[in-house]
Amino acid sequence: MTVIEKLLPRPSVMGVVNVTPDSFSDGGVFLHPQAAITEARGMMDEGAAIVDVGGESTRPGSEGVSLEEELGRVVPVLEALFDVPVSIDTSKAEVARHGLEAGAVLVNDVTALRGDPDLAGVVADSDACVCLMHMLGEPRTMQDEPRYDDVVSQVKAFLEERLDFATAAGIDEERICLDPGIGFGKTVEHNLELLARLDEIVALGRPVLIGASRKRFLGRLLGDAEALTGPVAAGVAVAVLAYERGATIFRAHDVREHVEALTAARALEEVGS
Ligand code: HH2
Repeated sequence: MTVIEKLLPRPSVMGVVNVTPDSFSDGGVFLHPQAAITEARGMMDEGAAIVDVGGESTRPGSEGVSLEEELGRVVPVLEALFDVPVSIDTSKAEVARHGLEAGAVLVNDVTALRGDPDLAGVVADSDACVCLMHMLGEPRTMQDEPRYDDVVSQVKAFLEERLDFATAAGIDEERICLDPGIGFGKTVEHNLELLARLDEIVALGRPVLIGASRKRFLGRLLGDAEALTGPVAAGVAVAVLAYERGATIFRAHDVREHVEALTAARALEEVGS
Protein backbone atom coordinates (compact mmCIF):
# COMPACT_ATOMS: atom_id res chain seq x y z
CA MET A 1 0.00 0.00 0.00
CA THR A 2 1.43 3.40 -0.96
CA VAL A 3 1.72 6.39 1.38
CA ILE A 4 -1.42 8.08 0.09
CA GLU A 5 -3.42 4.84 0.18
CA LYS A 6 -2.54 4.45 3.85
CA LEU A 7 -3.64 8.02 4.55
CA LEU A 8 -6.76 7.74 2.40
CA PRO A 9 -7.86 4.12 1.99
CA ARG A 10 -10.63 3.25 -0.48
CA PRO A 11 -13.21 4.80 0.00
CA SER A 12 -12.27 7.95 1.93
CA VAL A 13 -14.33 11.09 2.36
CA MET A 14 -12.55 14.46 2.37
CA GLY A 15 -14.71 17.01 4.19
CA VAL A 16 -14.81 20.50 2.64
CA VAL A 17 -14.13 23.41 5.01
CA ASN A 18 -14.24 26.68 3.08
CA VAL A 19 -12.97 29.63 5.13
CA THR A 20 -14.24 32.02 2.45
CA PRO A 21 -17.00 34.61 2.11
CA ASP A 22 -17.86 33.55 -1.46
CA SER A 23 -17.67 29.78 -2.02
CA PHE A 24 -20.43 28.54 -4.28
CA SER A 25 -22.34 26.44 -1.77
CA ASP A 26 -21.26 27.47 1.72
CA GLY A 27 -19.58 30.88 1.25
CA GLY A 28 -19.38 32.84 4.50
CA VAL A 29 -20.72 30.02 6.63
CA PHE A 30 -17.36 29.14 8.19
CA LEU A 31 -15.49 32.42 7.69
CA HIS A 32 -15.05 32.79 11.42
CA PRO A 33 -12.16 30.48 12.45
CA GLN A 34 -14.06 28.93 15.35
CA ALA A 35 -17.00 28.01 13.10
CA ALA A 36 -14.62 26.37 10.61
CA ILE A 37 -12.82 24.46 13.38
CA THR A 38 -16.10 23.18 14.86
CA GLU A 39 -17.30 22.18 11.41
CA ALA A 40 -14.05 20.32 10.68
CA ARG A 41 -14.17 18.39 13.97
CA GLY A 42 -17.81 17.52 13.35
CA MET A 43 -16.88 16.15 9.92
CA MET A 44 -14.21 13.92 11.47
CA ASP A 45 -16.82 12.62 13.94
CA GLU A 46 -19.08 11.81 10.98
CA GLY A 47 -16.40 9.64 9.44
CA ALA A 48 -14.30 11.91 7.23
CA ALA A 49 -10.75 10.62 6.67
CA ILE A 50 -9.41 14.15 6.18
CA VAL A 51 -10.69 17.74 6.06
CA ASP A 52 -9.77 20.08 3.20
CA VAL A 53 -9.30 23.64 4.45
CA GLY A 54 -9.36 26.39 1.83
CA GLY A 55 -9.20 30.19 2.01
CA GLU A 56 -9.73 31.00 -1.65
CA SER A 57 -12.87 30.31 -3.65
CA THR A 58 -12.39 28.69 -7.06
CA ARG A 59 -16.05 28.97 -8.06
CA PRO A 60 -16.69 29.97 -11.68
CA GLY A 61 -16.04 33.71 -12.08
CA SER A 62 -14.05 34.20 -8.88
CA GLU A 63 -11.08 36.60 -8.86
CA GLY A 64 -8.73 35.11 -6.25
CA VAL A 65 -7.43 36.59 -2.98
CA SER A 66 -4.13 38.07 -1.80
CA LEU A 67 -1.53 35.99 0.03
CA GLU A 68 -2.08 37.90 3.30
CA GLU A 69 -5.84 37.44 3.12
CA GLU A 70 -5.58 33.71 2.42
CA LEU A 71 -3.00 33.15 5.18
CA GLY A 72 -5.12 35.12 7.66
CA ARG A 73 -8.13 32.94 6.89
CA VAL A 74 -6.57 29.49 6.99
CA VAL A 75 -3.60 29.54 9.39
CA PRO A 76 -5.63 29.90 12.64
CA VAL A 77 -7.87 27.06 11.50
CA LEU A 78 -4.96 24.80 10.56
CA GLU A 79 -3.16 25.49 13.83
CA ALA A 80 -6.25 24.58 15.85
CA LEU A 81 -6.67 21.34 13.87
CA PHE A 82 -3.13 20.11 14.70
CA ASP A 83 -4.50 16.72 15.83
CA VAL A 84 -6.67 16.07 12.75
CA PRO A 85 -5.59 14.94 9.23
CA VAL A 86 -5.82 18.15 7.23
CA SER A 87 -5.44 18.99 3.57
CA ILE A 88 -4.66 22.56 2.55
CA ASP A 89 -6.59 23.66 -0.54
CA THR A 90 -4.28 26.23 -2.11
CA SER A 91 -2.24 27.06 -5.19
CA LYS A 92 0.17 29.31 -3.34
CA ALA A 93 3.55 27.96 -2.16
CA GLU A 94 3.62 30.28 0.85
CA VAL A 95 0.18 29.18 2.06
CA ALA A 96 1.14 25.53 1.55
CA ARG A 97 4.38 26.06 3.50
CA HIS A 98 2.51 27.54 6.47
CA GLY A 99 -0.10 24.79 6.21
CA LEU A 100 2.53 22.04 6.25
CA GLU A 101 4.28 23.69 9.21
CA ALA A 102 0.93 23.63 11.03
CA GLY A 103 0.68 19.88 10.35
CA ALA A 104 -1.24 19.54 7.06
CA VAL A 105 -0.58 16.19 5.39
CA LEU A 106 -1.80 16.94 1.86
CA VAL A 107 -1.69 19.90 -0.53
CA ASN A 108 -4.76 20.11 -2.76
CA ASP A 109 -3.80 22.28 -5.72
CA VAL A 110 -6.50 22.93 -8.33
CA THR A 111 -3.79 24.21 -10.71
CA ALA A 112 -1.82 20.92 -10.54
CA LEU A 113 1.42 22.81 -9.70
CA ARG A 114 1.03 25.31 -12.58
CA GLY A 115 -0.11 28.28 -10.47
CA ASP A 116 2.98 28.99 -8.37
CA PRO A 117 6.44 27.92 -9.59
CA ASP A 118 7.59 27.35 -6.00
CA LEU A 119 4.82 25.00 -4.91
CA ALA A 120 6.33 21.78 -6.33
CA GLY A 121 9.52 22.41 -4.34
CA VAL A 122 7.58 23.06 -1.12
CA VAL A 123 5.77 19.73 -1.52
CA ALA A 124 8.95 17.87 -2.55
CA ASP A 125 10.79 19.13 0.54
CA SER A 126 8.04 17.84 2.84
CA ASP A 127 6.49 14.45 3.58
CA ALA A 128 3.13 15.66 2.32
CA CYS A 129 0.86 14.15 -0.30
CA VAL A 130 -0.48 16.23 -3.18
CA CYS A 131 -3.62 16.23 -5.30
CA LEU A 132 -3.16 17.28 -8.93
CA MET A 133 -6.41 18.48 -10.53
CA HIS A 134 -7.38 19.24 -14.12
CA MET A 135 -8.79 22.69 -14.88
CA LEU A 136 -9.31 24.26 -18.31
CA GLY A 137 -8.24 27.90 -18.11
CA GLU A 138 -8.71 29.72 -14.80
CA PRO A 139 -11.70 30.14 -12.45
CA ARG A 140 -12.51 33.63 -13.76
CA THR A 141 -13.17 32.37 -17.30
CA MET A 142 -13.29 28.57 -17.16
CA GLN A 143 -17.03 28.19 -17.75
CA ASP A 144 -17.03 30.44 -20.88
CA GLU A 145 -17.88 27.79 -23.49
CA PRO A 146 -15.32 25.11 -22.58
CA ARG A 147 -14.42 22.93 -25.59
CA TYR A 148 -12.59 19.64 -26.02
CA ASP A 149 -12.18 17.21 -28.94
CA ASP A 150 -12.34 14.32 -26.47
CA VAL A 151 -12.62 15.49 -22.88
CA VAL A 152 -11.51 12.19 -21.33
CA SER A 153 -8.37 11.71 -23.39
CA GLN A 154 -7.39 15.38 -22.99
CA VAL A 155 -7.89 15.34 -19.21
CA LYS A 156 -6.00 12.06 -19.01
CA ALA A 157 -3.07 13.40 -21.07
CA PHE A 158 -2.97 16.52 -18.90
CA LEU A 159 -2.90 14.52 -15.66
CA GLU A 160 -0.20 12.23 -17.05
CA GLU A 161 1.93 15.26 -17.96
CA ARG A 162 1.44 16.85 -14.50
CA LEU A 163 2.28 13.53 -12.82
CA ASP A 164 5.57 13.45 -14.77
CA PHE A 165 6.21 17.09 -13.87
CA ALA A 166 5.62 16.43 -10.16
CA THR A 167 7.85 13.37 -10.01
CA ALA A 168 10.58 15.20 -11.97
CA ALA A 169 10.37 17.94 -9.32
CA GLY A 170 11.16 15.35 -6.66
CA ILE A 171 7.68 14.45 -5.38
CA ASP A 172 7.42 10.73 -4.70
CA GLU A 173 4.77 9.17 -6.98
CA GLU A 174 3.47 7.27 -3.94
CA ARG A 175 2.26 10.57 -2.51
CA ILE A 176 0.27 11.77 -5.50
CA CYS A 177 -3.44 11.49 -6.28
CA LEU A 178 -5.21 12.75 -9.41
CA ASP A 179 -8.51 14.53 -9.97
CA PRO A 180 -10.31 15.13 -13.30
CA GLY A 181 -11.67 18.41 -11.88
CA ILE A 182 -15.45 18.08 -12.08
CA GLY A 183 -16.89 21.50 -12.97
CA PHE A 184 -13.56 23.17 -13.72
CA GLY A 185 -13.95 24.28 -17.34
CA LYS A 186 -16.53 21.62 -18.21
CA THR A 187 -20.12 21.51 -19.43
CA VAL A 188 -22.68 19.13 -17.90
CA GLU A 189 -21.93 16.71 -20.74
CA HIS A 190 -18.16 16.92 -20.17
CA ASN A 191 -18.62 16.12 -16.46
CA LEU A 192 -20.88 13.16 -17.26
CA GLU A 193 -18.48 11.81 -19.88
CA LEU A 194 -15.57 12.02 -17.44
CA LEU A 195 -17.56 10.19 -14.77
CA ALA A 196 -18.82 7.54 -17.20
CA ARG A 197 -15.32 6.83 -18.51
CA LEU A 198 -13.52 7.23 -15.19
CA ASP A 199 -11.75 3.89 -15.70
CA GLU A 200 -9.53 5.65 -18.29
CA ILE A 201 -8.31 8.11 -15.63
CA VAL A 202 -7.99 5.33 -13.02
CA ALA A 203 -5.74 3.51 -15.53
CA LEU A 204 -3.04 6.12 -14.84
CA GLY A 205 -2.37 4.04 -11.72
CA ARG A 206 -2.76 6.72 -9.05
CA PRO A 207 -5.65 7.11 -6.56
CA VAL A 208 -8.41 9.25 -8.10
CA LEU A 209 -10.27 11.97 -6.18
CA ILE A 210 -13.72 13.17 -7.25
CA GLY A 211 -15.28 16.45 -6.14
CA ALA A 212 -18.85 16.51 -7.42
CA SER A 213 -20.53 17.49 -4.14
CA ARG A 214 -23.20 20.21 -4.52
CA LYS A 215 -21.79 21.29 -7.89
CA ARG A 216 -23.98 23.18 -10.31
CA PHE A 217 -23.93 20.52 -13.05
CA LEU A 218 -26.05 18.35 -10.71
CA GLY A 219 -28.71 21.05 -10.43
CA ARG A 220 -28.57 21.63 -14.18
CA LEU A 221 -28.94 18.00 -15.14
CA LEU A 222 -32.04 17.90 -12.93
CA GLY A 223 -33.59 20.53 -15.14
CA ASP A 224 -32.70 23.91 -13.62
CA ALA A 225 -30.66 25.58 -16.37
CA GLU A 226 -29.61 28.43 -14.05
CA ALA A 227 -28.72 26.30 -10.99
CA LEU A 228 -25.61 27.45 -9.08
CA THR A 229 -25.52 24.42 -6.78
CA GLY A 230 -26.71 20.82 -6.91
CA PRO A 231 -28.69 18.67 -4.49
CA VAL A 232 -26.92 16.48 -1.95
CA ALA A 233 -28.56 13.24 -3.10
CA ALA A 234 -27.38 13.74 -6.69
CA GLY A 235 -23.81 14.26 -5.46
CA VAL A 236 -23.99 11.13 -3.34
CA ALA A 237 -25.17 9.11 -6.36
CA VAL A 238 -22.25 10.39 -8.41
CA ALA A 239 -19.81 9.52 -5.61
CA VAL A 240 -21.10 5.94 -5.36
CA LEU A 241 -20.96 5.39 -9.12
CA ALA A 242 -17.49 6.95 -9.27
CA TYR A 243 -16.45 4.60 -6.44
CA GLU A 244 -17.66 1.63 -8.49
CA ARG A 245 -15.62 2.89 -11.44
CA GLY A 246 -12.45 3.07 -9.34
CA ALA A 247 -12.32 6.50 -7.67
CA THR A 248 -11.14 6.26 -4.06
CA ILE A 249 -11.35 9.74 -2.46
CA PHE A 250 -14.52 11.84 -2.36
CA ARG A 251 -14.38 15.57 -1.60
CA ALA A 252 -17.74 16.38 -0.04
CA HIS A 253 -19.58 19.00 1.98
CA ASP A 254 -22.14 16.53 3.38
CA VAL A 255 -19.82 14.08 5.07
CA ARG A 256 -22.34 11.89 6.89
CA GLU A 257 -24.39 11.20 3.75
CA HIS A 258 -21.31 10.33 1.72
CA VAL A 259 -19.82 8.09 4.42
CA GLU A 260 -23.12 6.20 4.82
CA ALA A 261 -23.59 5.69 1.08
CA LEU A 262 -19.99 4.66 0.44
CA THR A 263 -19.98 2.29 3.41
CA ALA A 264 -23.05 0.55 1.97
CA ALA A 265 -21.48 0.48 -1.50
CA ARG A 266 -18.34 -1.05 -0.09
CA ALA A 267 -20.27 -3.73 1.83
CA LEU A 268 -22.09 -4.72 -1.36
CA GLU A 269 -18.85 -4.81 -3.28
CA GLU A 270 -17.27 -7.11 -0.68
CA VAL A 271 -20.17 -9.58 -0.91
CA GLY A 272 -19.89 -9.57 -4.68
CA SER A 273 -16.14 -10.19 -4.76
N1 HH2 B 1 -13.66 21.65 -6.08
C1 HH2 B 1 -13.64 22.84 -5.47
C2 HH2 B 1 -12.52 23.27 -4.76
N2 HH2 B 1 -11.41 22.49 -4.67
N3 HH2 B 1 -10.31 20.47 -5.17
C3 HH2 B 1 -10.28 19.28 -5.79
N4 HH2 B 1 -9.19 18.49 -5.73
N5 HH2 B 1 -11.36 18.82 -6.52
C4 HH2 B 1 -12.50 19.56 -6.65
O1 HH2 B 1 -13.43 19.10 -7.35
C5 HH2 B 1 -12.55 20.84 -6.01
C6 HH2 B 1 -11.41 21.28 -5.27
C7 HH2 B 1 -14.85 23.72 -5.53
O2 HH2 B 1 -15.70 23.46 -4.46
P1 HH2 B 1 -15.79 24.33 -3.12
O3 HH2 B 1 -14.51 24.28 -2.37
O4 HH2 B 1 -16.97 23.90 -2.35
O5 HH2 B 1 -16.08 25.79 -3.62
P2 HH2 B 1 -15.16 27.07 -3.78
O6 HH2 B 1 -14.05 26.74 -4.71
O7 HH2 B 1 -16.13 28.09 -4.33
O8 HH2 B 1 -14.63 27.42 -2.42
